[in-house]
Amino acid sequence: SRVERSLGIPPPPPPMSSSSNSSKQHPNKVHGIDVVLGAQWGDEGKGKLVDILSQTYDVCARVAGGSNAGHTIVANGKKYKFHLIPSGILNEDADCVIGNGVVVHIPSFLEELKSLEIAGVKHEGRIKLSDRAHMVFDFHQEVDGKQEKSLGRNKIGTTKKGIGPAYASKISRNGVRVGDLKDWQTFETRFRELARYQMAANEGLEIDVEKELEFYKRVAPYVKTITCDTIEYTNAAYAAGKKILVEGANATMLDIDFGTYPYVTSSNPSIGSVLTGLGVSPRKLKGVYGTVKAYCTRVGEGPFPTELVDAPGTTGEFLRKNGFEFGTTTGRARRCGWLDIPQMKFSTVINGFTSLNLTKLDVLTGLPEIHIGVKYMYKGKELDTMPANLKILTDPEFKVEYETMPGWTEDIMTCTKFEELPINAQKYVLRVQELLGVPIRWIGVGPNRLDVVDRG
Ligand code: 2SA
Ligand code: GDP
Ligand code: MG
Repeated sequence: SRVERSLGIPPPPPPMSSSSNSSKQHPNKVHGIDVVLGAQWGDEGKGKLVDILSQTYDVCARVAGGSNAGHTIVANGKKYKFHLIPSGILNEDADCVIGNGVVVHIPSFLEELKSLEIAGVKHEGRIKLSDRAHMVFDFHQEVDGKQEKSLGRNKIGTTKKGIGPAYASKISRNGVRVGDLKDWQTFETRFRELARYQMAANEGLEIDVEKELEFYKRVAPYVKTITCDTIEYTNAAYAAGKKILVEGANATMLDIDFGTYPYVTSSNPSIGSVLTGLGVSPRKLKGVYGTVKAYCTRVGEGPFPTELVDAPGTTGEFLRKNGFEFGTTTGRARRCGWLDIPQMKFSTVINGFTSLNLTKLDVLTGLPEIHIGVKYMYKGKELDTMPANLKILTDPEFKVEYETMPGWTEDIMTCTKFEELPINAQKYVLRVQELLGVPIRWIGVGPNRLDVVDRG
């Protein structure tokens, strides 16, 4: 508007588009940051899409979570597992940003860098670690384990990577940030203070402060070389017309605000953290790509409405075995179930997906029938939203209504076009698209980089 212009506010960008335009190839096309998010309870296959897309991006960024995340990529016959480093690292022309919203356990981070080097991936000069990112210390991980233990039967089922306690330190305002390492005096003072506080708050916790300080003193010179103001870096890259991709970690149903609290992680893995965890304005966002498995999994505790039992010979066990559903970080077996449309609608409302990446369709091959959870019913009435009260989701009077679709037996791994999929697989994808009202652009047909049908 004229008022906005007179205040010096730039006009809003053109409407969001789900097309995959590349500024490298089409410098005049709409410019915006694209985001890949987990739409369910995590492990939907975000890493694989980020790896595929990042081949045409200049910058790939993580904005939330920490080394709890696990992204597996199979490329050129090799398997890579990333926890803190954005999956875009496999495109050697791209820079990788670890934004201010991420919590960083430096020892794990350095280990991950080392394993990249062993795998022959060059990262020198490519990683930009935010000076505002908070640090996860070994004692945060120890406290995570202790808290889980003390919860007993009510445990969250965390990855014990110290995520909750580290975000707690951040919110309590006595956390230590990566940028503090730039000034040893500041780091040492803040570290000592935090360690003292943690030992007082957690009975039996002993921290060898001098040993820890010695470690950080040793690694500080290197960490400083990759630390920068990522807000400035990212916005300058954007202004220079660089293509930026955000790799979501964890997922909407694990969001501290929107997930099945308290069975959630301690960050906001949904769309909000792209703004708060990277420092970019909403006007700069373009594509929001929701990643959703053709079925559903969850690792850790908490309600899971469409969960299947996983006894031998059951469909639950079939999905776990066929989908190789084991945690990328902890190796824990993932719980499996049917696709949950009410959950996905909730996730779509929150994130505003412009298109979807439906993964692991190949895992359903061989099932005579496929079910889709289409309605939540409570006391005989349909629930029109995801209840905040978890007791509802586990109440005997809570039921999921299913639609049943015929399966297929043909191997779909070699399909590269939608029309090549068996007709029942096509029908399944189109029905999911219809139920969600969001275009399904990518369809995963196998774990490899090339195993994808792009309907773009
Ligand atoms: P935390 O460790 O405090 O974030 O745990 C809190 C809850 O969040 C869940 N969570 C996850 N769910 C799925 N995948 C995750 N990453 C790994 C993977 C998990 C693994 O890629 O497989 O290896 O086990 C992840 N990270 C956290 C967690 O299970 C708790 O329910
Ligand atoms: P993320 O956390 O969302 O990145 O997902 P994870 O990497 O933790 O888990 C997804 C797993 O599924 C990984 O082992 C991937 O290699 C694998 N995967 C991704 N897409 C597909 C697919 O379309 N088919 C099959 N069979 N596996 C896939
Ligand atoms: Mg994962």
